[in-house]
Amino acid sequence: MTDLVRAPAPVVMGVLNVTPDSFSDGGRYADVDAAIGHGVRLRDDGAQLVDVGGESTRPGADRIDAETEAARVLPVIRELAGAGVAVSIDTSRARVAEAALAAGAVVVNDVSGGLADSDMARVVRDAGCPWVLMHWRGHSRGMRDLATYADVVADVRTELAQRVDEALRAGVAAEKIVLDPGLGFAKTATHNWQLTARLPELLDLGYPLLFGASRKSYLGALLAGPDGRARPTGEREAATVATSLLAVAAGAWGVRVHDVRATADALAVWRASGSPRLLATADVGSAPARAHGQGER
Ligand code: PMM
Repeated sequence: MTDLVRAPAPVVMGVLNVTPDSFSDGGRYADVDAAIGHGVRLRDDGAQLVDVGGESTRPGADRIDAETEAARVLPVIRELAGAGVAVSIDTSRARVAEAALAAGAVVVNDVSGGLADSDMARVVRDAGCPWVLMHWRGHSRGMRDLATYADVVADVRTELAQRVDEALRAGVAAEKIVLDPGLGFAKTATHNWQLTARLPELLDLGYPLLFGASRKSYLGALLAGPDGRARPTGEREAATVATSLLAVAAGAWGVRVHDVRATADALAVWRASGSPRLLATADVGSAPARAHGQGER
């Protein structure tokens, strides 16, 4: 999977929430067969990774226990991996990540960036798998109160750099690390737009960057009707495609989306157009080693 981290083309990660209550697709894939069918469809639509999550992280959500989370994701991961689908496990619990890797997952997508479970770095280091470290300030229940920044881009950059330092100190290889600004996690709509506009400042950290805007509420707010009501989640696809494309054009390594086909089509157009990235992914992927060699971090 090191190849995936250094992939020359943008990586599309398809979202597969095996939860009864996620904000966009909650309940649709809670049944194991439905989840497996959808995971295979995401791969066939062009997802290089299918991101399986068993705990909703929508703002205000209560936590579930590790057993419930594992029971939701493991049968799905086992089947998908058996069908040749590359799976990432979306969890902030080391135990769940470890079991998911044993079941065939190949990437850990940790929305807490290693903060929620101090054992996660060991699990990832021992597995030698890629680790997505997302910017995070606290669990869903209280995260709205944590959306205070002097300068959201500078603060997210500093906090992500701290997560990287800690991961490296724990023995995780630099070339396994992918960063994510964590749109919507302790962020207002304004924060999300600022992070989008100033993505190169985060790319400057020297790690591949994953961008997860898909169907999030700030897109619904942007597209609110004359009555002021947010556009429903299922009708935010064009906005998702547009913002994902902007991120990739700015140099993002990958995008995490619900409707893989729409985004994959848009990226095919972008590639065919020959539009350059501000930063080539290959350069982004190889930067950590260089930066470390020069003692920059
Ligand atoms: N967003 C959600 C869940 N997991 N993982 C990463 N790396 N980045 C994200 O932005 C992200 C995530 C919440 O969205 P969902 O409920 O649609 O899964």
